[in-house]
Amino acid sequence: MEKTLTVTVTGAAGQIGYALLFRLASGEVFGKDVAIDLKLLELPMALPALEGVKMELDDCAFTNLNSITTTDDLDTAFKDSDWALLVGSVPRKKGMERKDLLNINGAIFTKQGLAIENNAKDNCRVLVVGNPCNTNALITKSKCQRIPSKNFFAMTSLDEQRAISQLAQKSKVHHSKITNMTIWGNHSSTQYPDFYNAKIAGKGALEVIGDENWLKTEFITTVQQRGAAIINARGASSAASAASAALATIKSLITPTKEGHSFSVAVSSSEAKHLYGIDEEVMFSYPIKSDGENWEVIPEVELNDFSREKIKATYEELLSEKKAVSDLLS
Ligand code: NAX
Repeated sequence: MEKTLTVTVTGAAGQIGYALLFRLASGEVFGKDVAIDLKLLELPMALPALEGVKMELDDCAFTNLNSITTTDDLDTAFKDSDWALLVGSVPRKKGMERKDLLNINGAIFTKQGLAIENNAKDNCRVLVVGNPCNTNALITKSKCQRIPSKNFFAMTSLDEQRAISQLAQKSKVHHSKITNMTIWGNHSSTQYPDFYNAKIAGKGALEVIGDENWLKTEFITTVQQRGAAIINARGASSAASAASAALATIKSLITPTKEGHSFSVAVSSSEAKHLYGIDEEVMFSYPIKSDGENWEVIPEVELNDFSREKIKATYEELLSEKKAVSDLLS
């Protein structure tokens, strides 16, 4: 193998973990010439289940899988990490306020951030999936002075894929032909799927679909509420699609983006203030392009009043989440 990467996955015995690990280990994400050392973190009570997942990984005998470490110890889990996929978190329970959820998870991501700072490689890249992922990523980033701020990401790719799928169904054009489908802002029900800049087979989505009212109403709400619709139908939250989106995010970041294309991921950007009026102190989802190493926010995306209003709403939500955890940010 050309090189070996250490990939840490938290919440590895959970349902997203189960859908993620086998594809990671297969070589599909980092390439067939890259060996993977997997470090899997779980809560003590989930270690027996994680042992079962490890047995299954062993039984796949993947060529690219070099080693598997299972642990409930943060330092062991993040030792020499090249990539940290922070999936595990505490779900919102009945009667729990959003602020309580932010604080419970804030404590988890504070500890994990410190362990990343103390153990991971200097250029470790951190993708937060566990919700509320934008603010969890902000807390994690705040604990890491050694690792560049540009290495922290929160996942909005699932929202992007959901939006693409809705446009494909409505336009009856295959989803592979839909590009530039940006999710702006928070991975929450305030996110803004920007159909005005999306393209269907190279043409504007509005021009192809021709129903602006549907795009402004049903389309946006369907994308924003898709997670809840899946829970209602399946009796469990999205897992395979979330794992697929996490892997797509990594691939988008490590592969040069095609000219004129973009993908969605939440980042902290010092450029965004003058581009779009968004402070770098929040993790905000933008149209992004990568050269395979570094990413940048696509400048000069045209935004009309409707888009600006939607972006403002999701920005305000992120600012209020930031305020709710201000004592954890240092
Ligand atoms: P599960 O409840 O199936 O699994 C979570 C796992 O995390 C459990 O095994 C639990 O023991 C473990 N865990 C909890 N706290 C931990 C800690 N401090 N250290 C290590 N492990 C810990 O949830 P799953 O369906 O896998 O979802 C995981 C997270 O992804 C949730 O927060 C969920 O809300 C979030 N999602 C984020 C999405 C996104 O687009 N950003 C979409 C899918 C998903 O809803």
